[in-house]
Amino acid sequence: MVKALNDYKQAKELLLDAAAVLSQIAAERNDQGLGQRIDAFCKKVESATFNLAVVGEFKRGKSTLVNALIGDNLLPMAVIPLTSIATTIAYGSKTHITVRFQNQHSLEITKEELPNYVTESGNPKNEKLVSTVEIEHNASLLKDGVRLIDTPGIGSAFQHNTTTTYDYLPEIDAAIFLFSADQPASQLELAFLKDVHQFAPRTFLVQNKIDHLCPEELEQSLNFLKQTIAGQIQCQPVIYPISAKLALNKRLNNAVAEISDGFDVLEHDILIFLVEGKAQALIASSSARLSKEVASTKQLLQLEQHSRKQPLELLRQAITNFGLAADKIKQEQTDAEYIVNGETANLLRQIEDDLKKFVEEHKTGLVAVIEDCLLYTSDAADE
Ligand SMILES: Nc1nc2c(ncn2[C@@H]2O[C@H](COP(=O)(O)OP(=O)(O)OP(=O)(O)O)[C@@H](O)[C@H]2O)c(=O)[nH]1
Ligand SMILES: [Mg+2]
Repeated sequence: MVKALNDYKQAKELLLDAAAVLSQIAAERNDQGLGQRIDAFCKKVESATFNLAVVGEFKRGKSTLVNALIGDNLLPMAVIPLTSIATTIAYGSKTHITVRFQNQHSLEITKEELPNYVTESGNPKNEKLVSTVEIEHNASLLKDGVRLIDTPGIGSAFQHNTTTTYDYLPEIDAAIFLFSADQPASQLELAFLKDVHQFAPRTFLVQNKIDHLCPEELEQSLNFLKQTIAGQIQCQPVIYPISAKLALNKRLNNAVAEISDGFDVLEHDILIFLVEGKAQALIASSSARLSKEVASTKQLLQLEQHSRKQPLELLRQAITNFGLAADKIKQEQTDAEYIVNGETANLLRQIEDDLKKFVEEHKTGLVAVIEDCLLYTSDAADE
């Protein structure tokens, strides 16, 4: 036990040291987004807050299951796509609900007002610009820093609900993934399961709404789900068949809890996990989250380094091109000179030939004219 505690402390310190390096990079590069994410990460690791998220396709019964786990009809449930905002429930001596808006403002509301902020009908397309809704509630499951999170269902006609949940994935430490017994798992659900599994290595797989099926149908459906999931997450999956609706009714009516149905088994295993495996899971999910930040920061730095190198290389290329162009011009000049010189020589030769021809043709006449001139000159001298 002491060794486990020391290992946990050591792992926590290593994570915080690595986060400090990223924080320094964020400050040097003036990257506020990264800085804020790392600050939030450090606070979460230091406080050992554990986010257990309930996720799945729309209308699988997520909000009903959260209500059953906390034993209260707190979150709105409906037959139409409903939850549109991630709602976190942490331990508090009495129920206390705070709506946090994207502009940093917050508002205290009552349980009755909750649907006006967290549902698609009360807050369509999140027109009220809610960031999160935080609830404090007196439920023993939430003790020791556990936060239960109800997320919007993925895959409904409301794409923004899918986006909200995907944006929330980096925050989760463990997950409860809901399938529905009356519908075989869809491609989208299986792909989502893989994504969730990356962030939350400990994922409880739940087959809800079993009250819709008779025992034979349930067995068929359960076997089929096991086979389908095994092909996705490379392990022999443990699936909890439950009816969240019946479990909630049982809780609200104060029926005695006994490990007789799937829900009680699920709750029991979650509690054991929170006592025995929470610290390890927290380190695993925190490491996964930090590794992703390290990988994206590294990629960004490499990209920057590459683009800084780029102008230098471009300059080098331009100098080479300039040299090549200058050589070409020189060559053209030499060629031109050569041609001009050749042409001039041809021309001189032509003139010489023409002169020679002229002299040959007019030689006799010319000699006579010269002799006449000489004669005339000597006569003039005698006189
Ligand atoms: N029969 C039966 N109905 C259930 C069960 N669990 C939930 N439901 C019903 O299924 C409907 C959807 O339940 P919700 O809890 O709102 O489902 P959700 O997954 O939170 O839905 P979104 O927030 O829209 O994604 C409601 O009408 C519930 O009463 C169950 O185990 N059995
Ligand atoms: Mg819901």
